[in-house]
This record gives sequence, C-alpha cells and structure tokens, in this order.
Amino acid sequence: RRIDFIGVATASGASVRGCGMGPEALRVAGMLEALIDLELDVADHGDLRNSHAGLSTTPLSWRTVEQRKGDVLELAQQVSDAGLGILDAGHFPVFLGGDHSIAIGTVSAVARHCLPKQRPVHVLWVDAHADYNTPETSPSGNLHGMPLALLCGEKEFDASYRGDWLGRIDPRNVTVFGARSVDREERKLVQARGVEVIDMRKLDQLGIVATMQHVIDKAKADGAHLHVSFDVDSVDPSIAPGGGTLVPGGLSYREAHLVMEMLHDSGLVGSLDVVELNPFLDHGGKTATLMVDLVASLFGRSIMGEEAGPVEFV
Ligand code: DIR
Ligand code: MN
Ligand code: MN
Ligand code: MN
Repeated sequence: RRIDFIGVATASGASVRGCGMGPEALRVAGMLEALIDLELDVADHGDLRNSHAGLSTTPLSWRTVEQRKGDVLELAQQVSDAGLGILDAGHFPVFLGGDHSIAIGTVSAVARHCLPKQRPVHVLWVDAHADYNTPETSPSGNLHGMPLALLCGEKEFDASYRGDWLGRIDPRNVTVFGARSVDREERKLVQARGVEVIDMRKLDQLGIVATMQHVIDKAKADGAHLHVSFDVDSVDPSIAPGGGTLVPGGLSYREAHLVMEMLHDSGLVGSLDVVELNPFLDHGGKTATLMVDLVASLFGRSIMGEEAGPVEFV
C-alpha cells in the first residue's frame, strides 16, 4: 500500500506564525527517506497553501481574524478534495501540517471516503489540547483550537463554515489522548458529547498499554477506519520544543513511541496528520527529527526489526 505525503503549509489557524514551514522541515528531517528505508512505497504530492494571489500590501502577520478564517476554510476544501482522491485511489495519506486547523480538511476527506461504504471513522487525537472549542467558547478565536467541534457538527458554526467538502464524524468515536490543557467551556462540551478524553492524569495512572489497547479494541469492534491526528505538542516540551502552544507534562519519548508501535501492530490506521510543528522554534530540528522517528514507528520500524504482527498483552 503506497503512502502518499501531502503538505499543508499554513499557520492561519494559529496565533503564532511559523508552522507554515512545517512540511518542508519534516521533509528535511528525512520523513520520506525513513519510510523508504523500511522498504515502503512512498509518494510526495508537494504542498497545498493559500494563494494570497495578486498584489498584497499587507503582510500575512496583519491578516485579520476574518481573513485567516477565509484562509483556513479555503484550504480545508482543497485538503478534503485532495485527501479524498488519495484515499479513493487506495493509498494511505499522511498530511504534514501546518497548524491543526488542517484537520478540518483531513478528517473530512476520511469521512467522505468512508461514507459510501458505511464504514465508521474513529479519530485518535493525540494532543495537549482537546481542540473542541466553538466560536462561542473559544478564548483565543484561533481555529486550530476548534477543528473537532466543527467536524462533530457543533451548531455554533454557522453556514459560512460548511460546504459539500465538509465531512462529519461522531464525537463518541473520538478519543483525545494526552490532554492537559482544556478550556472551561470546552470541557463541558466534550463531556456532553461523549468524546473520550484520556488525559495525562489517566495516562500516569493506567499507562500507555492499557489505554491504547482500549482505543484499539473500540475501533476494531466497530470495524472502523482509524485516523490518527498527531499534534507535536502532545509530547513533552523538553523533547519537542518546536510548537507554538507548549504545555508541560506531556508524553515521554518512549510513551510516544509505544503509542505508534501499538498503532502499527493494530493494523487499523488508515490515515495520519502530523501537525503544529513550528520549525522557527525547533532548536535545529529536534521536534522534526522526533516526528520522523515516531512516524517510522507507526509504519513498522521496531527496535529488533522483528516481523509485523499483533503483540499479545497478558
Ligand atoms: C486553546 C489552545 N484551547 C484555544 N489550543 C491549542 O485557543 O482554543 N490547540 N493550542 O492546539
Ligand atoms: Mn479505503
Ligand atoms: Mn491540536
Ligand atoms: Mn495542541
């Protein structure tokens, strides 16, 4: 099965600029080479970006909230269409962000791909944040804090956020994993909708193996396509400094790898986002390099190089 990379070079959903450079930094860190080294078949579709065509007299940093919303939705439509094409061709899309608002498009692509087959979509959202704000609850107004709420059909998003290109997922099929910063109103919404939140406290107590096995069992029981949306800020800032909204107390190096290794062994993952990498803050590519190794683990790199196959957990 071919793995198709597609970059989405944008920071319009974020408050801090720089993650528009994310796709290129991940390539420079050796993302494609790492998978070629595993003898996998890979392809690169290059980057999608907002055109900002014509003569502009205002720098991007001065773009208004309204303009940034336009950027995000224009790109979401492009990502949704491109992602759908990759999935319908039978390939495995890996979306390189870009801020997390790109997941509006990536998850839409997956939902549209699975709809005719009536295949449920499960989403594993690995993130320090829940990204379930609405325009009403958001303290920041930044769209990278809202993608899940829009995808789950929250009513506070008016018609200007929607189109044929927008997919729909069931909040009860979403697991937020690694959270440690959830806004007050956002917390209420997440609980009311039945999103499963495996926060850092739960992870400290139960560990990766039990919690991930639970996520995998749920998806398997449902015969689901599992989409993984990996925000680099899920990992502890001490080893992943390249993000604009860092929160202490994140996943350790081995915890993050074990998540990916268990996902690989499950055989259920059908699409992946790597988002929020800000190369400008990344201490010479520390986080980009970590992400390359984590993605390699998801695609079967293992310490002893043993053959793929489910591991028995007793
Ligand atoms: C915050 C931060 N919850 C917001 N969200 C971030 O702006 O809605 N998500 N940084 O990745
Ligand atoms: Mn498919
Ligand atoms: Mn996020
Ligand atoms: Mn985050």
